Amino acid sequence: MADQGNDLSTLAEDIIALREQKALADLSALIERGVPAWELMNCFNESLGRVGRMFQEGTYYMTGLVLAGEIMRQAMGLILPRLTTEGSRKERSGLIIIGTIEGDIHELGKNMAAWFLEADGFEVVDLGVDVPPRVFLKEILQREPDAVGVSLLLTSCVEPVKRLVRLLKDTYSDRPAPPLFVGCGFLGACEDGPLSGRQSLELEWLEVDHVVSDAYDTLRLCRELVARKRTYAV
Ligand code: B12
Repeated sequence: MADQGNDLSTLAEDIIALREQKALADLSALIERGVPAWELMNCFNESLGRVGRMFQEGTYYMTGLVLAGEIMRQAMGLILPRLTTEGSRKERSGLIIIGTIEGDIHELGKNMAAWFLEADGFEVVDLGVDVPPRVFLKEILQREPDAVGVSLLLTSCVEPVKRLVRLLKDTYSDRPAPPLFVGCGFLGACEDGPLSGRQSLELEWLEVDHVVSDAYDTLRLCRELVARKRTYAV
């Protein structure tokens, strides 16, 4: 019989209550029991979303966000080794540049996306957080990636993303630019996001090629973009 104290809803409760040690112990027990990494990731994503809303409502202060981020960071260290065994591929799948846009220092979603891609054989160049559009452009021109993924969690940072889009349009006026996608914490992934569930509008609003909602979505998209590029190259 499943251990009541170690199921996913208990884990979610502990994350939301910011019980760091208990949450990590629950997670280890679930990993031991063979619960798939994607279920664990979903549980963390949903629970962190809940913490975020509690911050918005004033139930939690900044320290709540900091602690939730720290729990997530440690949890990823426990889950990551499982990702590399669950779905690893040996051959290089493609080159992806990622980074968090200027003004934004959220890094957990970006790191998770990077780990998923690397576990699948992609080479990932991670530019870090608070990355200005001109730095993205410089790296894109130098490395010629198959795609570029930008992390955007703050509504206030939409403008630098749009600046990056314009820079790419101007620079690649005579040839196709590498596809640009945004991993956006506050749109599709978030039920109270301004445009939730309306992907075409999201794309129109941000002016990017694709929006991804989570790390699996990222992997699916990158595989598809690389396959499409190879088909056209033949
Ligand atoms: C933890 C956290 C923090 C931590 C971040 C720690 C860290 N090292 O990253 C700290 C404490 C630093 C922080 C700071 C702030 N935060 Co904060 N934070 C969060 C929280 C609770 C969780 C974010 C997270 O890591 N989630 C887990 C990851 C795995 O999920 P994810 O980020 O959504 O990523 C997934 C997808 O989006 C996608 N993805 C994401 N990025 C990328 C990138 C690429 C390339 C790809 C392909 C895919 C991809 O795949 C990921 C995996 O599934 C969110 C709440 C929420 N709903 O998300 C608020 C939230 C994002 N924060 C918020 C705010 C307001 C702030 C602050 C402005 C608070 C303040 N008053 O100072 C500052 C901003 C600092 C700055 N300049 O960036 C708001 C943003 C509101 C908005 N729409 O603008 C949120 C939504 C909380 C809320 N509801 O109010 N925060």
